[in-house]
Amino acid sequence: MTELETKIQRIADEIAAARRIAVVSGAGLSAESGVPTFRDAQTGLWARYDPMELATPEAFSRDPETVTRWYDWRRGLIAQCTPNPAHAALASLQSWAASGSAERPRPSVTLITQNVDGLLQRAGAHDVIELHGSIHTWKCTKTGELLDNPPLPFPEYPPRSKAGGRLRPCVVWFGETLPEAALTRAARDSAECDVFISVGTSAVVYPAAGLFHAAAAAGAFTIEINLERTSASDAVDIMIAGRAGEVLPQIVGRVTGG
Ligand code: BV8
Repeated sequence: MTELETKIQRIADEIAAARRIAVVSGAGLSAESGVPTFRDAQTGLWARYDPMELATPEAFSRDPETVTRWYDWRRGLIAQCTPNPAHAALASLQSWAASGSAERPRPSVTLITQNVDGLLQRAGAHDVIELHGSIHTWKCTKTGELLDNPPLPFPEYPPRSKAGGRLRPCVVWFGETLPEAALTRAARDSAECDVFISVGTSAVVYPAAGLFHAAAAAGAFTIEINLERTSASDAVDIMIAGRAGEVLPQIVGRVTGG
């Protein structure tokens, strides 16, 4: 067996023996769907903008037109994308786990994502914990009214609700706290899992990046699947440098026999 095959077999064995699995994903999970990763240089019109600058409440209050045009550009891009084999693999791992029985117990699988694109759900995953919210839901900053999948593109920028209030995307900006229920569940499931998988994230954004540490501290078997090494790579039990769309289907296929 090659080194990669040995790693994949070991991961499949750990998953098959686990009671609880937690998976945290980042922008790299959606890269093969054509969604630019968060830190990739922005393309075209947005090349001169730094996403770290735009994804803040300060940018929204200073220049709501630019921020809402950026998000709507991304929303339009995502609408053209389809889930890739990595999303499909996580969805099928979750449904494999859900078909366990008393005679043939299977682990619980918690899918936690930093992504706002909704592609895991479009691949058939359910109960996904969206730590950083969703680009598909917008909120009136005057009334708090939520709008799911508002017209794309918006008729005007910055977009306004019927009440005349400014609309913002329901994503978590830098400096904003994460949705409490989402973070509590993600932290609990990471601290209680037997197997923790980090996939497609540079592991630099907190508190999401802290979930790995919670899992490792609780003795979970930790795995990282990422195109390049990160600050977590030296601490995980197995690191596979590779594309999520290629590696995850191999692992899940080994587990489910699919
Ligand atoms: C918080 C939604 C409490 C928006 C995002 C100063 C003031 C306030 C807070 C801070 C501060 N300094 C630090 C902080 C904490 C801050 C933080 O962590 N900053 C970092 C940069 C140091 N965190 C916060 O502010 C969080 N809130 O802490 O609240 C608080 C409040 C006030 C004051 C103090 C504390 C909120 C963080 C959430 C920010 N919102 N997204 C949007 O999407 O527009 S984060 C954004 O980054 C995306 O969600 C993205 O997912 C996330 C993480 O990035 P990655 O997913 O890892 O993407 P990235 O491009 O970095 O990496 C992709 C990886 O994939 C790469 O490694 C690549 O190699 C790999 N890859 C590529 N292709 C593939 C692949 N891997 C596999 N296969 C492939 N095909």
